[in-house]
Amino acid sequence: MILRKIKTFFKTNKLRLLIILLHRSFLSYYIKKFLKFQHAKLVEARARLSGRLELSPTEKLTAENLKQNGFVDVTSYFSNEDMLLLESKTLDLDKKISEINNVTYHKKFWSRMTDADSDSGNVNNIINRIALNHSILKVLHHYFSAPAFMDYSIVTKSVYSGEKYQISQLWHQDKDDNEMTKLFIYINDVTDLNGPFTLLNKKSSGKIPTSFLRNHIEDDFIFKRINQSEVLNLKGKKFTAFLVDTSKCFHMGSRISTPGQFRYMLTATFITLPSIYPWQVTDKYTNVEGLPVLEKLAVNQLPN
Ligand SMILES: O=C(O)CCC(=O)C(=O)O
Ligand SMILES: [Fe+2]
Repeated sequence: MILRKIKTFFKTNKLRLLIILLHRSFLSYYIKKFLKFQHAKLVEARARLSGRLELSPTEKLTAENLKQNGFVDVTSYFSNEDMLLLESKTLDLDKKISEINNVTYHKKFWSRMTDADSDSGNVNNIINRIALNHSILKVLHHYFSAPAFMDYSIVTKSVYSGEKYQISQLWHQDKDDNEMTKLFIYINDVTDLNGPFTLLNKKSSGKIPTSFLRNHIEDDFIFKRINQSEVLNLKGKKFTAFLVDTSKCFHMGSRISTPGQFRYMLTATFITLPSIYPWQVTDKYTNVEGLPVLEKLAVNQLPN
């Protein structure tokens, strides 16, 4: 019995590993195409439900900028009222986590504050409500030529760790899906001191060779191929918001070199369905009934 369980574990995890590796290669693009074909009914039903969307001139410009550069500023799409609610939620979460877990909380350079939020799957939670911004969903619909699905939305705190830069502090492209875009919102002022999100636009990113095995890249490798002037350092006041296709643009961030400095940020990841990973969960949100259709499609694979 136990032996069988172990065998199954290795079998499924080997398959998982194989799928992850395949998606690091050029095959990823073709696998996504195949999956869309295989799940044509789902793709068509989602397209039919969203219908043809009329974008405002500003939304159209935002979508075009995203297409051309791989990133775009979207600060103006969010109300100050919502941003203040987000800030207050963030401060509450930080206080809560510090109280529960005083020792380990600030050990890593990065922590998901929303893990401490029992209400994180509720679409009425301010973090989800902000991430499901109607105009942003329209822009993403235009960009993907399909309705967006929100993989997750989280608030993170980045702090000084005193360690060598690692994981997302090093240059990389995201592999959440090969059709994806992330929404980022700063929840405190971000300067050179507290680890601004830093990226290469789509064109500059094209100069960096991708490798099957190496995912995170040292600065030296990047600066042998591109000029320092091509690096976009997204500093900004709190509530600065931007969309980035992080699967196409090389990026890194959270490099905080001064103790005591920190950065709060909302990250929402949007993909198209079907996901490139068969284990993707698509029914983790609650209270989806009352939502408008585009929002519903962002939190529910196929709403009734
Ligand atoms: O912490 C950062 O600024 C980088 C985050 C990142 O790589 C990501 O969200 O994909
Ligand atoms: Fe990333």
